[in-house]
Amino acid sequence: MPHPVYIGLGSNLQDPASQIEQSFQTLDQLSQTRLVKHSRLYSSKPLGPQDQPDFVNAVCLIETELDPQTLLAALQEIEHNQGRIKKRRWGERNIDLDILLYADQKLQTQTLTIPHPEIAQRDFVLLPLAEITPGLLIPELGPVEDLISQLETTFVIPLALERQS
Ligand code: PH2
Ligand code: MG
Ligand code: MG
Repeated sequence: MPHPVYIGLGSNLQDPASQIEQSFQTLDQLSQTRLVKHSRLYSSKPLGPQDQPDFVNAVCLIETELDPQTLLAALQEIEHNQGRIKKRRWGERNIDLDILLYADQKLQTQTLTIPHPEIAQRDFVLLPLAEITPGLLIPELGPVEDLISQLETTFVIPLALERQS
């Protein structure tokens, strides 16, 4: 049985929008996996070091029969193939693919924590999640909209709108 899994995507180097679009396609082509839907692309202010370009962020919903660790390895391979070089913590990158939610599972290992531990603080994850699945329940934390309303401010706007301004 396939499991619904939400993936967070982020990029702020080398044509971020196309990096994200490319990852959507690659995820759809992954074995035992299909892309169900994805959010719009959003522009967001960097969390972490401020001397780096703004990010483009999005989320997608996939259905996969891969278990969490196998999926993590597959995401890291996609990052690697798109030329990811990790420069510094919270720093710039070509592409970052994070498992946000894996069905309603909770998991904590050396390499993987699900739900993603910082989900509640990240506007650039919560806004696109609410776009594709209104009312989405985050295990232990509640509806995505409640988490959004607890953020003091957000620095996330849909990319197309930003380009118009
Ligand atoms: N990812 C980071 C560090 N900072 N900031 C934004 N706005 N979006 C990201 O995806 C992001 C970040 C490291 O994964
Ligand atoms: Mg990340
Ligand atoms: Mg990551």
